[in-house]
Amino acid sequence: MSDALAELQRQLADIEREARSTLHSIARESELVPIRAGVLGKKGVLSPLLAALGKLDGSARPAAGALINVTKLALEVLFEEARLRLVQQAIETRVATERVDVTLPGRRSEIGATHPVQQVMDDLVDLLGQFGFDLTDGPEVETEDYNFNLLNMPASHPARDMQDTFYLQNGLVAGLLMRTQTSPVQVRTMLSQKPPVRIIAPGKVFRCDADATHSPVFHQIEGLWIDTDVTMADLKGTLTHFLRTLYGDDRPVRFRPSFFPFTEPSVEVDVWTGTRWMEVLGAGMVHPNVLRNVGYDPEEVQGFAFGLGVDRLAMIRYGITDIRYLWENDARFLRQFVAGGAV
Ligand code: FA5
Repeated sequence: MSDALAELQRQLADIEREARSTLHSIARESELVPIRAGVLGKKGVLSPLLAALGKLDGSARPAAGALINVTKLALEVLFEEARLRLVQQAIETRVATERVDVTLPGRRSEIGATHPVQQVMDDLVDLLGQFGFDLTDGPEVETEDYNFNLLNMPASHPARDMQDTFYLQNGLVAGLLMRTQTSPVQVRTMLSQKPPVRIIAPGKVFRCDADATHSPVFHQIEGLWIDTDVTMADLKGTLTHFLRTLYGDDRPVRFRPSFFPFTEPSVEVDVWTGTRWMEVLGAGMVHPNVLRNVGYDPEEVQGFAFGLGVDRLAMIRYGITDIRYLWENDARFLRQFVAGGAV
């Protein structure tokens, strides 16, 4: 081999060694481009060697050209191997750092909680369901017929004064109002089905009322049980058992004689809050006139009805002294009733 060829071989070996060690030291694919240009590009270290071919003896030229080409190919392979290694490393790094830990608890926004009155309502509906009452409901906008007349409360009846409410103007139906009680659901249910009937109907009711124990919008649960042999003893037994289940056997509860046009006899029930008696429900034996109004025969069937004041029951459960706290929507007040502690 001529000296010139030996020198060329040494230079090529240097270039390859240099490239190999540079490629080992880099960490990112993007760094490859300038390095590759510096070796294999037009202005790279191989170019002057190719240019020098012309100055060689004609006999040495093919061998020198072959040496350069072999080295060029070897370098191209080296660069490609390096590129693949760096791409693979990048993928592995991403997989390691961006891994999703499926055991982490999910992220969620604060979505609030059930209002204390709704919590009590849900619990009462559950409990009464266990007593065998079926769940039903009725509209909040009612007609005077369902809310009053068919409940034995004609327009002139003085008991209407206690249930003054919000009346609605509507060109089509006269006498529309926001229902003052859930009792119209009694009428709707009895008109649509034959006895026996055993239902509860929770919902909002509306009255022109506002003080510490009266809210203009409040909640009742109506109960109605009609059959051939339901008596006042069933009424008292059912409601006593219900209130004892809610508040325990020690809580003083009293039944007072009362008056509702749609029940006879009628009672009101108070629960002792620790400082005073709080009236929580009205009840009574369904009046024969109401049974007749819905097409039932009072000689054949009878039963009892009750209307629970849900907001009042919530006040007793949570020791709330003023009903208005429940509806002021002050989050500091409401947070206290979030199940499992404040959020
Ligand atoms: C009635 O509304 C009757 N419909 C209940 C009834 C049903 C009697 C079936 C007989 C048979 P009263 O107006 O008393 O009755 O209301 C029932 C309960 O609702 C009361 O005992 C009280 O706990 C609650 N309540 C009444 N007015 C308000 C008010 N403005 N704010 C909060 N709770 C009230």
